[in-house]
Parts: sequence; structure tokens; C-alpha cells
Amino acid sequence: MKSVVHLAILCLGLAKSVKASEVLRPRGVPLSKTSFYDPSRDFRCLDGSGTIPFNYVNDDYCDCQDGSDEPGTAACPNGQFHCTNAGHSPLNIPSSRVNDGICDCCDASDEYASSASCTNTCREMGRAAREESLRQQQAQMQGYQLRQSMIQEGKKRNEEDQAKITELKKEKELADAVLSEKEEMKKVAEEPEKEALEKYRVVEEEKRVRDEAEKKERESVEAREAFAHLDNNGDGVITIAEIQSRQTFDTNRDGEVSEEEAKFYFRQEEQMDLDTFITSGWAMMRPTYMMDKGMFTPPTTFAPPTPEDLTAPPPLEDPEVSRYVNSRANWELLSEEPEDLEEDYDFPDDSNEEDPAKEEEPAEEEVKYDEETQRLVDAANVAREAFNEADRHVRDLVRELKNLEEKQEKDLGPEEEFRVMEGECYEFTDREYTYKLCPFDKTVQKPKNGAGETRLGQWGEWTGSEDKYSSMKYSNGQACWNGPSRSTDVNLVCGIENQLLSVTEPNRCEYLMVLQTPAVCAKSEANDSHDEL
Ligand code: MAN
Repeated sequence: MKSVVHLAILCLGLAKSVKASEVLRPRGVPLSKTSFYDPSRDFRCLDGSGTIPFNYVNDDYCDCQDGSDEPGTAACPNGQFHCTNAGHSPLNIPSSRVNDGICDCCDASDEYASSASCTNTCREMGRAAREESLRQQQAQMQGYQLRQSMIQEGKKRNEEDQAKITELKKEKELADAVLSEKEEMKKVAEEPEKEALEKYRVVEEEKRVRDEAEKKERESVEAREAFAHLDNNGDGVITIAEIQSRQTFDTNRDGEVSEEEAKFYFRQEEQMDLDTFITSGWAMMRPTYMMDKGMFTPPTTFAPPTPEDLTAPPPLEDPEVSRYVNSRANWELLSEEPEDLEEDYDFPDDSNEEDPAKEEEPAEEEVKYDEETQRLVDAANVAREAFNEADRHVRDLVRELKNLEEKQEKDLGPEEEFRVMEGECYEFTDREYTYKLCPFDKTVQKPKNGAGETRLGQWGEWTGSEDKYSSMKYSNGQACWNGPSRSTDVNLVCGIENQLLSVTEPNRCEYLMVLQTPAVCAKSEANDSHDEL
């Protein structure tokens, strides 16, 4: 019984095969293996594991370990079914897909006994595939031609850069010479200037001491006047009661000068003599006193004191500082009742440059040099400026040279084909980020929500395995949170324009970019025939 079934299946298989390929072979056998399937002999399993009568081939029963006896059925788990796919490309599929109801082969040969009504689509598919292949060939051809232009341009730029380096080096030699010359001239000009200014150093110091003394004297006169004014009974001391008698010191404007308000100026003492007044009391009192007299304007940039300021003992060391800080009660008032103040005090508006506080202290006069000294200072200034300019020029040249030399150290392709990409950047945007690849420089990622850029790597090296120039590595990018620094691999594929085709992140903080560029387009057969034409 088994052999009858064998025969029937075998015949069916052979009959169909004949139609498909014109060469007699069992179903699912590729043309290249026809000789192993000779119906006039027993079949020897292709792995040599056994020999079976030929009618066991494709009998839907797996006899050989390698599945070679069942190329046209799904009987062997490891069998291979070959579709001829005439008009398109042949295909090998696992034989488990034979008659599984799904059309795998375009010639429908894998579904010869199933309910799937597969039709032969090989002609159409073949045509489309040939068209696509032609298109690709043409693109490769065009890309290859573009690559030639990139090579040409790259070589040209390389020469230009090289020439520029030579030129810059010469220019730097000259600039160095000019710099030394200017340095010498500066020295020569500064020597007499220094000597001439030496005389003035003494004069300037004397003047500073004089100004200081004058200032002290002015303040002392001012303090004495105020003291005399505040010392109602002329007994040579100012008491708390005397301060309380002056509305001026009603800092919280409640209509009376409380003891506390008055005591503020006395530092725990009950009264103050002239000396104490001059050395400390006046400095604290002065702003309030002068403001009341309309002679003092608080600085507009001065911040009102904080609550801590108001409880801390008043700092008195520096009269300039304490003069302002100790007017704390006034500031308290300022922040509490600004409207009232506007009425009581004549606050200057911001544009008013007449500042009485400033007016009191005469501006420091510049020491005037005699004509000869001034001439020497001017000459030294000119020499210094000339030196600085020469120095700037040298530094600019050094920078430019360094950039160019660094660029020259980069491997921009065996034929300089990648040089034109140096200095360019290519972008790719996905749902979340815009990525940027600046070849031979860096890769970056910028979130679309407007946040800052993240560096994904700096130019590292060529890393292609078969062809070194087929991929690049950018490493040492920004550190990944709790991980290594970010890095990017860039695979280069042939295409007719430089374009970043895709960016993915296969592993966290490891990015993969695909850059299309004519620079990697190899010569195709089409190029050869094109060249011949
Ligand atoms: C950012 C981006 C991502 C990256 C994470 C890692 O969100 O750079 O690409 O995976 O940081 O924390």
C-alpha cells in the first residue's frame, strides 16, 4: 500500500517539476542538485546517512536525517524546498512551509496541494525587481560619478589647505619678527616713561594723603557744626533727651522721637561727647540729619535693610558703609510708608544727576603731567598698543594654523573623498529629537521641546570591518546618567546625495546613524558598460 502512495506522490511531483523547469527532477529540488535525484537508482541521502528506494523520495515520510529525501513535502523538519520562480529569482524556503496555506513562492509551487489559491506572480515581480535593480544601478553609477567630483574637490581643497599652511607659517615668521620689534619698541618707550612717572609717584602719594586729610577735615567740620546744633544746652555733650527733642529723628513718623529711636545712635551710652560723636555717632546720624536738611539723597541702588540688619548692632568701622547702613530706621520708614515720604522728602528722580551727596565730595583730580612726561606716556601708550596688536596678530595666526593642521591630521579618505564633508552638518529628526552629524567633528541630539543639546560623541576614527571607510565612530560624548559616556556609530551607504537617513539608539546612550553619501559609491558593472559606451 505504501509503495502505491509513494508512486502517486512521486508522479505528481515529477509531472509538476517537468512543467516548471523542463528538467526532470523531483519537486522542491534545485537544478544544481538534479544529478543526486536519479529515478533509475536508489536515493542516497545527501548527508550520506542512508540509502532508500527512489520511490521514497517525496513520499511524505522523512527517511534521511538531513531531510534531503523530502524536498517537496513538509515531512522533514529540516528540509529545504526550492522554488524555481521562473521569471524572477529562485528561492529556498524551509519545507515546513510547503502546503501550509501561505504563498511563499511567486510561482505558487510551494502550495501545490493546498486550499490557498496562489497564482504565479513571478513575471510582474521579476519586472519590478529588475526595474528596482536598474534604478539602484543607475543611482550607484550616478553616485560613483559624484564620488569622482568629491575626490576632485577634496584633493583641490587639500592642496589649498596645504598651501594655506605654508603661507600662514611664512606669515607667522614675519609676525613673530614684528612682535619682537614691537616688544623692543615698547621697552624702549616704557623706560623713560617709567623714569618720568617715578617723580609723579611721590607727588601722587602726597596728593592722596592731602586729599584724605582734607576729606577728614571737611567731615570733622561738618560733625562739629551738627554737634553744636544738636547740643541744645551747649554743655558739650548730646543726650538722649536732646535727640528726642528733634523731630528729625522720628524715624517711624509716629509724631514723637521715642527713647528707642534716640538710643539707636548712642550704643548703650546715655550721652555722647564731641569726640565720640565725631568718630562714631555722626556717621550713624548723618544720613537722617542730612536727609532732613535736604542735603542727602539715599543711593537709588541701595537695598533697604533686612529684618536682621535692623536687629544687628550697627557696623561702624567704615564710615562710608555705616553712613548708609545705619540709616536703617529711615529705610524702615521708606518701605512702610512710601506715599508719605514722597510728600515729606524731595526724592530726586532717576534722571536727576545732581546728587548732593556726591557734590559734597569733590571728584579726585587727575594728576596733570608736565608736557614732556605726557609726551612720554602717550608714546609708551602708542608702543603698547602696537605691541598688543602685533601680539593679537600672532595669536590669530597660531589659532588659524592649529585649526588647519588639526584638519590635515584627519583621515578624510584614501582619495580625499570625504574632505568636502568636513565643516558640514547633516540633520535627521524623529518624534522626539533632532540629531546632527557634523562629520569629523561631532554628533549631537537636540530635544524638540527646546531643551539644550546633548553631545553624542566627538570624531574618533574609521571603524569599518571589511572596508575601513564604511563606518565611523564618534566617542566621548556627554556622560549617560548612571552609565558610560555617549557614543555614535555611523554607517555609510551609497546614495546620490549626502543625507542622514536614520538615527536609532540600539542600546541606551549608544547611537547608530546611517549616512548616505556618494563618497562610498563603488564602481558598478553599469559603470563599466557606461564607461565603455
Ligand atoms: C536622554 C537622551 C536619550 C538617552 C537618555 C539616557 O534622554 O540622551 O537618548 O537614552 O538621556 O538617560
